[in-house]
Amino acid sequence: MFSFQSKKIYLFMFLGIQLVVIALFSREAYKKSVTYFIHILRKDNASIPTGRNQTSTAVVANGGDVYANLSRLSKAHSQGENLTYCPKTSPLIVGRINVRIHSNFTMQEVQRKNPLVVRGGRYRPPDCEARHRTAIIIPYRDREHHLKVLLYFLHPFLQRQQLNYGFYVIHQAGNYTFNRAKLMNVGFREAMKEEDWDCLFFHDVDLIPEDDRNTYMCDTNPKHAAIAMDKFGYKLPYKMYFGGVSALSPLHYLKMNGFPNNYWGWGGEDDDIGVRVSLAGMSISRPSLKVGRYKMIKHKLDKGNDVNPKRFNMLAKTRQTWKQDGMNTVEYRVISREYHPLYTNITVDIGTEAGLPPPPPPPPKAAAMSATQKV
Ligand code: UDH
Ligand code: NGS
Repeated sequence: MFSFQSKKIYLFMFLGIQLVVIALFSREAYKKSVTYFIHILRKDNASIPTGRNQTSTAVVANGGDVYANLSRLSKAHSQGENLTYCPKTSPLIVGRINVRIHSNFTMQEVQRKNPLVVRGGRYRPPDCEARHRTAIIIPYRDREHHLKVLLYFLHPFLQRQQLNYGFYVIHQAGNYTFNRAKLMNVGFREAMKEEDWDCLFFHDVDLIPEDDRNTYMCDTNPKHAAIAMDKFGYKLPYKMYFGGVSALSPLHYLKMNGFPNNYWGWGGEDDDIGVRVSLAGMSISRPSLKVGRYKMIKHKLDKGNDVNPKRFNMLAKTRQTWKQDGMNTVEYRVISREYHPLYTNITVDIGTEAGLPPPPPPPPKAAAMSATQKV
């Protein structure tokens, strides 16, 4: 029927049509990706409302400087008595933040960059009434450099979220073995004495959040915020991991009797806390892996925080111990409370595994006074 020649022509025609179809499709896909890209650029530079008849330009594109759009806030502020509530979602939130850890700046520079932060590391949005009050509790000893870097990033990060917030550094006095969880219990009690916080963020000093959609507000269940750390390849290392940064409301905290007081040294206390959450009838909530990202400031295990050899035995008994060990049994002595410009420092004697030593005798003059008062 068809000659060899005409078969060849049909074959070429068929291949030609195929090529045209492929070209058309790939052009469409190309066009789509260009439009998408333009859309992203436009979105990042669009004018967005700030909640009170003002507009502000989100100048921070994805991967931007954490301070980029805050200078506008300080200039545009209008202090007043009858502020309306801030919008449910802050217009200052932009997403991914570029966290490049360096330390060639001073604490005074961090202070200058955060002019609206007041004594003790407190902040409230100048132009609207915050919907959330969050205390940041940091267990601490001898990590000056880490604290400076954390404050540099976390202050503007929280201002973007339009929170009413305060920083509490809970400093373990002396050089006895470190006890992270007990310091958190101290932080909870001392922070709640000062203000009716509705959420507490228990925050390692060396973890820097990388996305401001990771909101520092509480959920209906205890939240594990640091779920994607760079050192774990931005993944959860194991299902029950509850370390680094977690957020609990006062009600959550008391329901699980706070944190354990008996984990001296490195490891296990965060797992115990995770177990307490479920023993108290709650579950762990988590942001997405995309949002709960953190960079850890690299360091080695500290002096005075050796790996705790008892941690596995203790963990096996959490079910029996959680009601007898926690907020209801925490003992400590506050040595000092200092209101620094960027944080409140509470130095505390939490004793040792043997308990809290008796209080030091009063100075001789005060002792004589109290003796005469008794007579
Ligand atoms: N912390 C201090 N000072 C210390 C010890 C701990 O401030 O001396 C605080 C600080 O907030 C720190 C947190 O407690 O972020 C947790 O302690 P960590 O950073 O030592 O624990 P992490 O698990 O790192 O993050 C341990 C590093 C290597 C452990 C290897 C064990 N196999
Ligand atoms: C677990 C520890 C946790 C610790 C986690 C991550 O093994 O306390 O590793 O550690 N639990 C026990 O030891 C029982 S890290 O890689 O950050 O050093 O948080």
